[in-house]
Amino acid sequence: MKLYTFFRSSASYRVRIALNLKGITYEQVPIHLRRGGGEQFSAAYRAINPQALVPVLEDNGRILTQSLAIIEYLDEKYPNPPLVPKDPADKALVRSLALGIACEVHPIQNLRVLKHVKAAYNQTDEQVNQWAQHWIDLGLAALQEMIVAQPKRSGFCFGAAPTLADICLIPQLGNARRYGCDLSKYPAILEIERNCNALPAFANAAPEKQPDAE
Ligand SMILES: N[C@@H](CCC(=O)N[C@@H](CS)C(=O)NCC(=O)O)C(=O)O
Repeated sequence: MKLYTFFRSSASYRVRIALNLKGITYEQVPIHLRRGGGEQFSAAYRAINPQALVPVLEDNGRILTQSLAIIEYLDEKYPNPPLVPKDPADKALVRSLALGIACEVHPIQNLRVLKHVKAAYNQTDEQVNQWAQHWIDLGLAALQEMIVAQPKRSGFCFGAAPTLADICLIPQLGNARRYGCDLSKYPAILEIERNCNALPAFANAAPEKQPDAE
């Protein structure tokens, strides 16, 4: 398998964690999102992913895009360990926690959105950071409430083993720190982060551990 990835990309980080949890070895193809205006916009990369986003997973000649679709693919193809619970209501809860990050937070603090906010509306770096912080804080506060409220929590977002929810949450915390969010407001989330990062699958997927890390 081949993963088109960028060390700091949180969507790529999600897929790296899932691959590691499944014990799958893969080749990394780094796509630098800033160098030369962004390698994701090159004709060669757009031919692979017309959305001009990382990650992309290539498996047996098939090109897969969108981190959550990729992770679902991996989970169906390699069912152990499972990344979502079996019970339909539990599964919906885990997906809802994951989507709370992947749909409600991440897209509005993504590089291309921040670049547009800055250029089109004449904003300073400080204002752009405040924009990112606003949406990240809103999302993390809601997520922490939902995590604490559900009775099956036991070290991770749901239950005693990592799920899709943790896979989305941990990379988002890196972005939160980068934009200056105060994470001490989220003790339950920080506890989950410690538990996740104690696992090699998470620790080895961290941006600073990647071959393209700067
Ligand atoms: N919903 C997509 C998001 C992918 C995404 O936004 N990737 C970012 C890096 S985390 C990217 O490639 N950004 C390039 C840009 O903004 O130009 C997914 O989950 O795969």
